[in-house]
Amino acid sequence: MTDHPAYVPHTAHWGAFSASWDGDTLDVVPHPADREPSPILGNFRNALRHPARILRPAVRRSWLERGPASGVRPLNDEFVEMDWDRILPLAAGELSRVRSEYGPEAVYGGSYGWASAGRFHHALSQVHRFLNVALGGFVRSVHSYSAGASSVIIPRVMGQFESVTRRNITWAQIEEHTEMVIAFGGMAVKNSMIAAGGVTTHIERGAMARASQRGVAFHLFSPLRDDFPHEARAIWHPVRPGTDVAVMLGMAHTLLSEGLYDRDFIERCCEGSGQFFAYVLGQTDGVAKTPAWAADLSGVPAETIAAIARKMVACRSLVTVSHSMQRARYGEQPVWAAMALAAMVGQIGLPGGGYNYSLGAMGHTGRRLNAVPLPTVPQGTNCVPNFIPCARVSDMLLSPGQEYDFDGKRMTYPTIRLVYWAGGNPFHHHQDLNRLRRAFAVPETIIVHDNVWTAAARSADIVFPATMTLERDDIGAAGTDPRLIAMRAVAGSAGLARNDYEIFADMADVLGKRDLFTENRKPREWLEHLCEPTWQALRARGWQPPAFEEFWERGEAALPSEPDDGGALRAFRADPAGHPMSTPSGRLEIGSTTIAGFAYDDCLGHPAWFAPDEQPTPAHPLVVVANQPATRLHSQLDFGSYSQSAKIRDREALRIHPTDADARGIRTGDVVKIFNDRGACLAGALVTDAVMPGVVNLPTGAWYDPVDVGEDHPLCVNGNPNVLTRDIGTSKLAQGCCGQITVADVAVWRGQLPEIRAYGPPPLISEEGGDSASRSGRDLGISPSNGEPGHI
Ligand code: PGD
Repeated sequence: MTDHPAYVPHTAHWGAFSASWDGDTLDVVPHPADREPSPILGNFRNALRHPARILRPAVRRSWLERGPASGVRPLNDEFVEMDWDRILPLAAGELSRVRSEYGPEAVYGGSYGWASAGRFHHALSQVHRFLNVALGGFVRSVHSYSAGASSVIIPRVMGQFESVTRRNITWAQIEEHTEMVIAFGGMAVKNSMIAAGGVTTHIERGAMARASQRGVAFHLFSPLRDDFPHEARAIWHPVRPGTDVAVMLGMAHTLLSEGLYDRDFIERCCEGSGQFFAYVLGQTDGVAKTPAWAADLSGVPAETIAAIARKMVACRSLVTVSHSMQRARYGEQPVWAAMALAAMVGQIGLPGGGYNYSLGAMGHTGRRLNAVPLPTVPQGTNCVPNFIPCARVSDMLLSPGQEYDFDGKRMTYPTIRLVYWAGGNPFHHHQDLNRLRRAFAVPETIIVHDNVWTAAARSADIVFPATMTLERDDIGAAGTDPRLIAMRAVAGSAGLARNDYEIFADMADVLGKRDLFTENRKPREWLEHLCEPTWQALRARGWQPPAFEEFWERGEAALPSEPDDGGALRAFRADPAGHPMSTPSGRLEIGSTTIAGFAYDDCLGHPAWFAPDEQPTPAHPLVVVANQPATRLHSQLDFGSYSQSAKIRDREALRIHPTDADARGIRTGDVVKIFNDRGACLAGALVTDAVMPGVVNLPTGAWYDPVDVGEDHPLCVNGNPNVLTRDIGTSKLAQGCCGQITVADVAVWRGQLPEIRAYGPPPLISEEGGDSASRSGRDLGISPSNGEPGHI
């Protein structure tokens, strides 16, 4: 086919593949078992030697000259490149200073992010292990930007998160048993093609096509028509963003007022239904949650709401709620209200029926759970008790000592002097980026590891160049994928980049902790060591695991799955007393006395309707849906060829309905400005009726690229919607992120078109003061596949 060197196996969060690098081009071939490979694989092709790569360790010049201090960190500041021998003692010395002056509780190592798929070179696991071993701990973060609200509400009212999301309804059950799927937020394959740790076969599109051919009716409640693949032939019910709970309550009202709900299931399996029913009927607040009431709020016709409710009890029906639904203010409510609705239908625990939160929202759901543990890096012990819900990072930095509520606890934000980030891009994932910039001015020192010059790296004082996944040996695996992948290095390291593990090992060395950190193992020995618990579990099940060398040569090993038996919910349904759920009552809590006891004003003791507290206004009449992108994972490889191929006039595409476009004189291909009181960005317009009127869609992940950086509200010229979104918790219960929806207006951009400068380095100088050599062809050069990653 080509004269490329041998193709070696590898994997990414978006799919397994093999690749070959000839020192110039990368050829990528999807895993042979994957019939629907993700096109995102295409982003790797131009990634290895892209100018965005960080090639040498670098230190912000002002930090070097003036020492650690709070202050604004402009993204276009000069950085001084230096060798490892010089930077490691500098960084280790700063960690020692902060630890001895303030203790490890002054270090934020929450370091949220997806990093890359390997189980060993997983940047977050490595940074946490390092901070535990070298400093004795750090302020950590809990939960995720993906599932911030649901990961708190589900264990309180339904059961253990993993068991009710990942061992519940499978695609096989849907194909065989389901007759109707009511999907709030849809099941877009751009989302389900992703699974942290890697996915070797993408099955969702095919399963939906077969189910649809058998007659399954997929109902999509979403402001976006393409939140289902066309194979599902979904019936689209456009719903105003943030109003799905009203629709669910309207359905509940129909079941209640028409006596259609399953009394037996409610009595046998549920707790607290009385207060919820009284609320739905309007007995507690004087507002009956009728379909007509819901129609006024949501825009979904009352007859549709009532008809779907009636149909749900007449056939095998399944309710799903996507992650995106809870990434909004009061995001706990759709997750909880959908459970209450499904409980009234009475099919929870039946094959293909009931409720599966987040089914179709990622490649982790709808499949069989693995029956053996995956290789996992030991984390050591963190002696610092304080933590934050991850999406409260700006609040923490800006308000040290301030108290706040979280999941029934009264917490206090710590005073942070040093921030350590590896494997995430807060200038992608966090909300209200102008506020984040102010928050990032607070610490005395910020250290970042990344393989590319993201805005987070440019906001740091000390920047370590990490290898890209393609440049190192690792093991890929996900909890619901039946293959363990030998991720063999495809290429040598770029410039002076090192693996995160080696950076930490060398820094631990300076701190006198190398042996504790490395346990005297080389990377390859770690891979073998981490596989051992998996091999042991295989043996215990009568499987014969391969010798490590054999696995490595073959490129993969098979893993057994749990049976497709409906898990905890099926067992609970059959015998509620014998197999209780892990909630306080052991039952499904439609009403929760625990949550009611917290006396929060933004999360009551039962699912409830809260009107969005940020509504369109005359100044900002459009609702922005800032969802997951289809052409990359988050901000990863936004400079990649596939991601770039979908840009309009070099910027992220903003989708707008023809009515809203006409009213503003906008045509496809125009550059537009999207703005609200928090910020503004430019994007390329795409006029389409796939978004409902009154809504615009700007996916996340375009690299933050502000011009006029000295201003308080700089314009992001590349289309990052998080300059617009609100930095506020979902509620006092979960404090999850609210990045999914906000309000804004859009206008044609008539000014000069600013150049995109995000995908390159900041100004780099050498220690001697001259322009740095790191952009020279010599340093960009990357050696061909050598099997053994290392630094050149
Ligand atoms: P990524 O772009 O995946 O985003 O936020 P997250 O921070 O995870 O960032 C990963 C970073 O790790 C990249 O910069 C990549 O280069 C780097 N990296 C990759 N491999 C390595 C490595 O080996 N070593 C090191 N040191 N670095 C590496 C994602 C977050 O965004 C998530 S999960 C969700 S669900 C949220 N979604 C939304 C949303 O729906 N709407 C809005 N508005 N905002 C969101 N933000 C959240």
